[in-house]
Parts: sequence; structure tokens; C-alpha cells
Amino acid sequence: IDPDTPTKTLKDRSLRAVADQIRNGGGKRIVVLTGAGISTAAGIPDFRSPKTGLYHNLARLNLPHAEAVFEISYFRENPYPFYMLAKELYPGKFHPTISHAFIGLLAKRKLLRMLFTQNIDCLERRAGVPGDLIVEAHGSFATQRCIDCKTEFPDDEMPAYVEKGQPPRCKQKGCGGLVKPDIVFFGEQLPSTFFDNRDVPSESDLVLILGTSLTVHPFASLPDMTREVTPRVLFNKERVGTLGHRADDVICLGDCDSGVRKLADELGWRDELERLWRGM
Ligand code: CNA
Repeated sequence: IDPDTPTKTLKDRSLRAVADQIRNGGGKRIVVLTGAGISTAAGIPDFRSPKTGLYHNLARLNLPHAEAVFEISYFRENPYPFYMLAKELYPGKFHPTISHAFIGLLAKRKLLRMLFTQNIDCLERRAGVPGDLIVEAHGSFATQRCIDCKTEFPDDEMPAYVEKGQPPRCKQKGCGGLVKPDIVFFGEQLPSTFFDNRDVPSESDLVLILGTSLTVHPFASLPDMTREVTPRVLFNKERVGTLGHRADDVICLGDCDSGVRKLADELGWRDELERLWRGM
């Protein structure tokens, strides 16, 4: 956007102006959109970062192409690469980042309208964001079922299989199909909570977007479903989607934890944020 274009809602396109907006009550229905980039500092690789991303490192598994690890047809043939990945990402091993803690703080201050996450690591819950304010758009490891007859597999038996990298088999008589955690593979329908809450971004008064390449649809279209007057703030290593095209877009390039700390400083929340994070 031309730097001379006047803003509609914010004083200017800075984090200070975003903080003022929140402090003045113009950020009471905040929608947060997150992706793998908010968890890289926790030690969980993202997909697409060059060299460190999972797609780069999956090359050693001899997959026909990296995305095959999330394709049902390939999973049927060879579920082991997915289970190797599942072992790496399985919830319980990682600690939330300062960015997760910030979302927890928004919820604590009753400013969070909804968090839409593409992540499957459950770190938002661990950071204290209440489950009813989270849309896990790409599912989660919380439940699992048979890919053929769809019968659920018991939660308490799952961790041992994941730890061994061994796919369990369906227990239904005569089935024996492969069991897959309820995370969304390519071509699979997103959970109904995503569609039930799809209008929420258009009702928000501020949108924060953290650590996502905005390449996976339909999630990637959420920032564009907000009203023109709703400020959109991007915390990411690179520019993504249409962020930067609107008058009230604020772009904070770099690692999202630093960006979030800057915003917390502007809000006067920094001490509370660090305390909250250390206590997680
Ligand atoms: P992606 O396509 O890998 O993009 C990540 C984005 O974050 C890129 O734009 C990076 O530049 C940026 N980034 C990386 N590290 C940082 C950082 N520290 N600070 C700021 N920006 C950073 O991941 P998306 O989430 O956009 O893609 C959607 C996929 C990734 C979803 O289906 C997820 O399920 C999947 N995924 C999830 C996890 C997880 O649960 N932690 C891990 C890996 C992949």
C-alpha cells in the first residue's frame, strides 16, 4: 500500500497505534489466526521454512513428494512416515512460547473473541486459552479413528503406539483398518467448528495473524473475511497473503515472539506476560 494512504481506524500503521486501539476499547473482540511459525521457538519445526522445515527434512523418507505424508492414499500404502512425524509433534513434549502466552493473556483479559489455529500441537490450550475459544481448523491429536469404518480408537491406548511409531489397527470385528489421529489430511473436510465459526472474523474489531504462510485453504481466506475498517496485524518472518494491501494493515516482520513482546511493551503488559509464560 502507498505509505501516504490514510488509515481508517488506527492512528497510524504501528504497534503503538494498535496498543492504543486496544487500550481505548477498540480491541474487545480480537480474532487471532495462527500457524506453525508460533511453535518453531518451542522446538517444533514448521512445514515450509527453508532447511529447518519438515518438508525439507522429509526428503530422507523417500516420499514421492513431501505433502504425501498428509495424503490419505499414501497413508493407506505406507502409514509409517506419518507416524514418524506424529511421534515428533505429539502433544506433551513441548512448552508454549511467549506468543502462545500472549493469546492466553488476551483470553484472561476477556479480549479474545476466537483463536483459529492450523496447529496440531495443542500448545494454545497449554497456554491457558479456553477450549471453547479455540477452533482447531486442521483438527488435533486429541481423538483418532479408523480410516475405513470411522470407529473411534481409545484415547488411552494411543500414546504407546505413537511412541513406538506404530499405527494401530481398528478393533471392529472384520475391519482391521488403519487408525489415524483426527488431524485433517489434504482433501479432507475441515471440522464443523471451522464452518460454524467462519463468520466470526467479520465481527471482530482487531485481527492478529501470527506465524503462518497463509497457503492452506480455506484457512488462508480468513484474513480477507474481516471488514475493511478492522485493523489486521501480521507477526511473521515474511509478508503473506494480502497483508499490507489495506489501509489499516500493520506489518511486523521478524520472529513473532519479539513482535509480541514489543506489543506487550506498548500495552504495558510485559511483566504480566513474562510472569504468565514462566508459570506455564
Ligand atoms: P508453514 O506453511 O510452514 O508456514 C510457517 C510460516 O511461519 C512461514 O511464513 C514462516 O516464515 C513463518 N515463521 C516460521 N518461524 C517463525 C517465527 N519464529 N516467527 C515468525 N514467523 C515464523 O505453516 P502454516 O501453519 O502456515 O501451514 C499450515 C500447516 C502447517 C497446517 O496444516 C499445520 O497443521 C501444519 N503444521 C503444524 C505444526 C504445529 O502444530 N506446530 C508444525 C508443522 C506444520
